Amino acid sequence: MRSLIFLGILSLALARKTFFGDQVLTVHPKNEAQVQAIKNLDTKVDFWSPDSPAGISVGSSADIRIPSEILPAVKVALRRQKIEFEVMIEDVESLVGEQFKSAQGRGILDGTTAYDYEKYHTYDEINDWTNAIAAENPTMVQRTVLGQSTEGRDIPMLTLSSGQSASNPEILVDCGIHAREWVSPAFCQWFVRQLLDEPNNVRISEATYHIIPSINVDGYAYTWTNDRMWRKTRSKNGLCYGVDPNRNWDAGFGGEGSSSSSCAETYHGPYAESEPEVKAVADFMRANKDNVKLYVTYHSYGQMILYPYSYTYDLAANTDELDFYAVQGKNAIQSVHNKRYIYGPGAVTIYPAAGGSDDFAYDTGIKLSYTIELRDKGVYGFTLPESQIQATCEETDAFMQVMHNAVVSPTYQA
Ligand code: 0X9
Ligand code: ZN
Repeated sequence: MRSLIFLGILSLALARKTFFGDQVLTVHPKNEAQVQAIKNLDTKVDFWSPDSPAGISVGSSADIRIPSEILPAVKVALRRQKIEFEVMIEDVESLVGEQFKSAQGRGILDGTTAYDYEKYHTYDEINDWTNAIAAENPTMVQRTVLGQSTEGRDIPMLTLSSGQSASNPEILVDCGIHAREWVSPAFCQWFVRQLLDEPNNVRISEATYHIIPSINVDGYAYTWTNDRMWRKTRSKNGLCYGVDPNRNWDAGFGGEGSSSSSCAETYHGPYAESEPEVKAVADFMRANKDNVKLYVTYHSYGQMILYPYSYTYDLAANTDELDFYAVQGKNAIQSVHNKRYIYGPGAVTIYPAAGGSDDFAYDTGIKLSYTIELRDKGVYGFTLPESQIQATCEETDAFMQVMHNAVVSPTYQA
């Protein structure tokens, strides 16, 4: 058995792309010419934040990963254009390696060790965990499969409720739309455990929680086996693989901030809901729109609370209400570990980006709809160490508590 595990780990390590010598630079364009110069850098540049060259603008900084083979040339180009920059991550591989390390130590292939909520987990581990947690808590947890991914993986959802009252409001939380944002699925798992461990199971006796730990299951699996920095789904379209699953929803589909090029990180796909992962969740929203009062979708990174719209600069009809809870949520987050989140409508707070799940949920009738960009703010980015999972989840739980109180309040009118 030991040698089997060793072989498994070895093949995992050998197959995956490595990032030795890659650096993440934070660049600070001060004028339009500098913005253009950054947009025109080598196509191998990987835009971390914002997520595409289109999002680069004067006066705001951007985090970009530069593969080692083009690093010297890119630095020369930046200096020639007098673009200010600093090194955010010296060596991407060393941080990526850290993220994989504990999985190797625990023997991810035999699943015999106890579940650790402060570690990153593979798709198979998460899927097994959904089965186990449902079996261990038959009266409070129900596991359903929303559908299958392009590569045939199940997309499980856990529904938590206790002391069943049919009139309880329902809350939909999803994680892992973008594959490389690992802290997001980590939060969904931690949050399920938190709701179950709470004294008297208060929250799940007052509301029914539907939690999807990982929507983009193929992309997530691919980040473990092949490319840690993969963002999209794994469907094949034209020359390239993958659709951005947060540009594929039927909400301003194909508009600003989404790309029609199948190789782009923000490719919107051939048509709305072309991705089975998106369609599965969209079908659930349509079927449950009358009961679901709150939708929260977890991404990383940037520490932001975003609400509709992102496909237009128009304000949502209940902007005052969305903003009121965003402020309360931001304060609640800050009170836990003093982390500062910004908040506002997506289009102005981060960038315009059409075809997102928050706007779709909102237009479908879920009037409290938020995208949360979890930690951090440009230190580790996607390579957030496991040592920060616990604190990230604790402060995010405070946000969820605010939103819970809002929708279960007897005076709340959806
Ligand atoms: O661009 C995105 O999809 C999200 N940011 S990320 O860095 N995680 O990729 C922001 C989504 C905001 N909402 C919409 N664009 N609808
Ligand atoms: Zn994301």
